[in-house]
Amino acid sequence: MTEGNICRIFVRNTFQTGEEQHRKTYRSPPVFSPNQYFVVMIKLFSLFAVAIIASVAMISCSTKSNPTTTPTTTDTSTILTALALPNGTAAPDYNSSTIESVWSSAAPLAVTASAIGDNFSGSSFPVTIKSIVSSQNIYFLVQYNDATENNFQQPLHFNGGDPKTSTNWTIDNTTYDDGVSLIFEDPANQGKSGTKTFPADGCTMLCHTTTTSQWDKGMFSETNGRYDLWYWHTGKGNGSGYADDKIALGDPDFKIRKDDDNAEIYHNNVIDDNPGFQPYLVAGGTNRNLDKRYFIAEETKQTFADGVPINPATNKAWAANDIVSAYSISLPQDPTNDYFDVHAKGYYSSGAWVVKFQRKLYTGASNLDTQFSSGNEYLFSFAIHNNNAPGNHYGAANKSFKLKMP
Ligand SMILES: [Ca+2]
Ligand SMILES: [Ca+2]
Ligand SMILES: [Ca+2]
Repeated sequence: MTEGNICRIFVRNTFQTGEEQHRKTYRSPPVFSPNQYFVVMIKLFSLFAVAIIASVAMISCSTKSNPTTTPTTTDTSTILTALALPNGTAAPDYNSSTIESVWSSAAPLAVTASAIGDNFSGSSFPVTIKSIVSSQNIYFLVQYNDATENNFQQPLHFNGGDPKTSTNWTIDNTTYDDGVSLIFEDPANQGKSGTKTFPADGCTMLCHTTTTSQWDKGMFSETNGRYDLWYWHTGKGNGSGYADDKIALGDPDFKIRKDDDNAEIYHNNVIDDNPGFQPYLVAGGTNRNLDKRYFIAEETKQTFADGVPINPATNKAWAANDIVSAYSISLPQDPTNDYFDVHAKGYYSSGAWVVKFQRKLYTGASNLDTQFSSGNEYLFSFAIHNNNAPGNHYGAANKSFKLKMP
């Protein structure tokens, strides 16, 4: 390792130590700690918060919907009846863009997703959700139209000139990746917030948008409720096959936690040189067969400071308006870790997302994950994230949906 490498890595490590401050200032990581979540909510509901909201892959955190939105579908049900995978039929494959024919036998839940967020507007659109259950797993298929495929989360933007000059780089801090969140209430730990409950009020009951003498801002029930949170977003999920696996906890935590804080596979890739920035890594080699325009596989990465005259995303010399992901990604060292229970990938084609989830029915961690049992019912909600700070999203506030297990 050269002295330059040591220096650069040191800078990066220093940066990561100060990550909280950086993220508050420049961009929002889609993987958010509870503290970051509070930062989000503070900024989101501040008059001065515009594009620096820390990331919260959250379901409804405001009950305010855009009054101008026009639903384009009529919701006829709040029930999602999961289909038992027929004997002899292959299970859905989250690694395949094909919508398997078995999905046509699963009844869709059709929901109008409306804009949710403070001063956030956007047209409503229909979302369909289906579920299939095998002897081992539960599968979800989420489909919706989206005019733009957004794969970057506040990426680095090269403005031309010498790419080794940090001041030639900025961060596109109003750019966010697309995503889908699902959240499930643990039937054995149903929370309450004042008079609000998840069955009656949906995930709105989890949202604490102002700090009071009693509560910090955040997403939690005020009693000991548990809410299993799955967040697929393109920048991470389509480079790894995993959704974030979290838990929104009430008493005594009153916060959202990752199922394992130490198992993250989606890492900061921005060196803050103040002034200016540099990428830490760029794509290299086969890039683990990931698209070099969007993903940086750590297994085959190149270190930018070592000298990378050709942008691997374009196969040309660095040029103004080149974009580099603000995150690099690896596959997990231990796929059995509780943070990697939720497999998910999304497929974008012809102006629409098809997003597939897969999880074991039983993870064995009832303190972190909803355990799905045959014949039972589970209340849930969802959110669609479309190139917006995650506090601003689309969903159905003020009501919950019911998953019926076969
Ligand atoms: Ca989009
Ligand atoms: Ca888990
Ligand atoms: Ca979980």
